[in-house]
Amino acid sequence: MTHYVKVALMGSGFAGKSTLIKLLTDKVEKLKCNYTPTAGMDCGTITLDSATKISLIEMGGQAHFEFMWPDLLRGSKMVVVVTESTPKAVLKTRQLLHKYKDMLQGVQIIAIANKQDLPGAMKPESVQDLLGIPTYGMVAVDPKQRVHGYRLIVEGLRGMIQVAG
Ligand SMILES: Nc1nc2c(ncn2[C@@H]2O[C@H](COP(=O)(O)OP(=O)(O)O)[C@@H](O)[C@H]2O)c(=O)[nH]1
Ligand SMILES: [Mg+2]
Repeated sequence: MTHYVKVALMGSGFAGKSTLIKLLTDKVEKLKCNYTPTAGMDCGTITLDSATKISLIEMGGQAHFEFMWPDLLRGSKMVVVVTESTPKAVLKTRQLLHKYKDMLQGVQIIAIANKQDLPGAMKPESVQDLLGIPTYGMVAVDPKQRVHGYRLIVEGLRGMIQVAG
C-alpha cells in the first residue's frame, strides 16, 4: 500500500509554485514559460520509495482562493513557502506568514527564495532574516536545480520524522 505524505506549497501568485511542482514531478522538457495563474490548486507527486509518495499541493496564490487554504493545510506534514526574491515580494510573503501564523503553528516549514537568476535577487540569507524561517535559494525554471529542490523537500521531511521519532 502506498503511503502519501502531503506537502503544501504556499505563496503569492507568480512566485513559481506551479513551476516548482513541474520541475520536481513532471518530465523536465515539459517546462513551459507562459504564466497561467493556478485556479485553486495544482498538484503533483514525487515517489520517495516503493511505499511512499509525496503529494505536492499548491495553494492558489490569488486572494479569492485563500478560503481553501485551511483545508489544504490540514494534514500537511510540511509547508514550503515560495517567494520571489525581490524586497517587495519578500515583504508581502512576510505578511502572508504573519496572517496565517496560527494555522502554521507546529508545521515543518521552509521558504524558497525563487528566481535567483533575476538581476538584483536578494540572497537567501537576507530573505531568511526577513521571514524568520529556514530559506533556500532556487531557480525553478532551471532543470539542473531539480535535484536541489527534491533534496530540500525530502531532507525537510526526514528532519521532521527524526524530530517526531
Ligand atoms: N526567471 C525566472 N522565472 C521563473 C522562475 N520560476 C518561475 N518563473 C516564472 O514565473 C512565472 C510564474 O510562475 P508560476 O509557477 O506559474 O507561479 P505560481 O503562481 O506561484 O504558481 C512563470 O512565468 C514562470 O516561468 C525562476 O526561477 N526564474
Ligand atoms: Mg500556480
